[in-house]
Amino acid sequence: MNVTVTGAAGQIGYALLFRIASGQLLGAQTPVRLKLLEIPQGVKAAEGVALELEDCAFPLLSGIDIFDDATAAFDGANVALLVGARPRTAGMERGDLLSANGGIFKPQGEAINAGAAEDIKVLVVGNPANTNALIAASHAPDVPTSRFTAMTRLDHNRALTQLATKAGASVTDIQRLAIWGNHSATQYPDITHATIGGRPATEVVDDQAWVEGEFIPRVAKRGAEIIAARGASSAASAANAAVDHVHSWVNGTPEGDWTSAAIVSDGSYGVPEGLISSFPVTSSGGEWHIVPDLEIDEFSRGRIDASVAELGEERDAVRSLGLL
Ligand code: NAX
Repeated sequence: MNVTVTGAAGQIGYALLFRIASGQLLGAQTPVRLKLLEIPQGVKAAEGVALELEDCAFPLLSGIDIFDDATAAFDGANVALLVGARPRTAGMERGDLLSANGGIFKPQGEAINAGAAEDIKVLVVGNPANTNALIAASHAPDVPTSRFTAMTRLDHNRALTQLATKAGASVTDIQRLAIWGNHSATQYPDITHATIGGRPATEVVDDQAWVEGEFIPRVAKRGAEIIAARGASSAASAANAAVDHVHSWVNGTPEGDWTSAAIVSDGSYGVPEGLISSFPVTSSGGEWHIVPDLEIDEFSRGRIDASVAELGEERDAVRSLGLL
């Protein structure tokens, strides 16, 4: 399997590539060829990472190629992890950020369209992840939009641990947690359908003040908490979530449970068709499915609508920049 990773010399790349090469992404029976994409200034550092990958003598790693050209990097890709993005720097307006990322994700979408394998699965990690995925998908007209996803699995995993800690339970006791909307501070981590040891989470943790005042903001702003503590943004946990996302996509989700991923909306739950929004999702046969027919209470409705409105604004902004 060819796995293309962009931003390969960055900090998430450094945590991610070794896990892919060790077989944790696609399983212990699947040899992997890594195709690393960097900007020209990043190629030397990517070469350094490749030297270290060689020094691990991973039995499943069948080769590493390094590119600064998207068309070559995505040629034959079965899985594409789009990590490299333009970060927001001081004085940058949102339009500038969207425009700079459009300059990255438009050509990458075109390159995926031109040469990726038939079964291509794309995960966008680089922020703003949902809208970057939308841009890439819109420039890959021959690839089903369902193959373009954005990562909210890190938010999901963060929520699992916060809820487990509050309940004095293990993360393995929790099922049916969901992240809705945008991978941003407006996201909605939803425990209303979750169970802890088979009991409704809202019964086990009967504390709406905690949900609104601590749980939701802590999950949504966990990235800032990591930066304040570590002096750098989440890297190993983001890489771990990317591995989890692709693993679920390829191998399916367990019976009776679901996970969270940003996938293209079919109009479910009032999310406008075509937006790439996080939903509770199951996976089977290599396809994601939005969990149907959940009852959405009034509080959840407001939170979902607010985050989806932000996604709509981002889409309108990139559309007006001519990026869709
Ligand atoms: P780094 O700045 O360490 O690395 C980014 C790398 O991407 C750099 O080596 C850079 O040269 C490369 N790059 C830039 N433009 C590129 C292009 N056009 N083609 C190929 N490579 C390119 O950032 P890192 O900490 O690794 O984070 C990467 C992205 O992940 C950021 O956009 C970040 O905001 C986002 N995150 C997303 C998360 C999520 O849950 N969806 C969580 C973690 C992370 O914050």
